Amino acid sequence: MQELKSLSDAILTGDAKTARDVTEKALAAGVDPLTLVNEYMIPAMTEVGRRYECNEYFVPELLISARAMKASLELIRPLLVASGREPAGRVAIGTVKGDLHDIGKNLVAAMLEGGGFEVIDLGVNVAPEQFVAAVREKKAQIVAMSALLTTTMPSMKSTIEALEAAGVRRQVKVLVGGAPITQRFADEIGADGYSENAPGAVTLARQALSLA
Ligand code: B1M
Repeated sequence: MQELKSLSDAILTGDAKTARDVTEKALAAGVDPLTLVNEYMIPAMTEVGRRYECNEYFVPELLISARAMKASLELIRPLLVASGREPAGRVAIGTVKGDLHDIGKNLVAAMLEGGGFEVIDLGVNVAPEQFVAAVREKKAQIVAMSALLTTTMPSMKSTIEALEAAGVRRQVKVLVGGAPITQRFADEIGADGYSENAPGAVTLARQALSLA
């Protein structure tokens, strides 16, 4: 496991090449991709966040750590995504307006695909109208929103209000997540579900469509 620790270290120091190499070797050796994500990569990003809070790291360090995390996730993503199955349902996912964090959202999207859902990834900085359009035009049955900033959390509420105003709120389930989100906040804004992690989002999506 010492070798896998070098994956955490590579993310911490923003060494994308080492992150990719270690991931490649670990996968070839049969290490479970979710073990890499949950035990090495997410804790490393949490530590990056802690260092940023303590003024040990600044935005450039956040960026290069995120780049290293993405380099590793590029290899892991195809292993999480299933193929050739009838879709369990259609999910429109995005990081809400004003928010550019997409690592967690991408992980949730990949796991939803792995769970058999068709995923419409709206990207980052997604305005309420874009979620509404995905429901109207792409017939999404679930809207999944991610927010990492406390300042963008209200955009989740605005999106639910926009779905109501457009008359489509009853035809979709709204699921929310992201580091600052809580079950209490989800209840307050009238979301249908909250999950604190990516596997939980898949369970939630299945429950929302009564597939669980
Ligand atoms: Co930013 N950033 N950042 N950042 N960043 C945080 C979020 C912060 C907590 C750091 C800190 O202070 N400790 C802080 C927010 C503080 C606050 O709001 N109170 C912060 C800040 C302040 C900022 C800027 C304002 C900094 C600046 O410019 N001064 C700026 C804002 C830009 C913007 O969005 N408008 C900014 C920018 C960035 C980068 C671009 C440099 C980079 C993002 C790169 C990218 O995503 N492409 C970045 C990063 C990397 C972070 C931290 C360090 C790591 C985030 C991450 O990727 N975590 C973060 C600190 C932290 O979170 N510890 C921080 C790993 C990821 C797998 O976890 O996204 O939580 P997460 O996803 C999880 C769960 O939350 C859940 O499942 C995922 C997997 O388990 N989940 C869902 C997520 N979405 C879900 C949706 C669902 C369900 C579950 O739907 C149903």
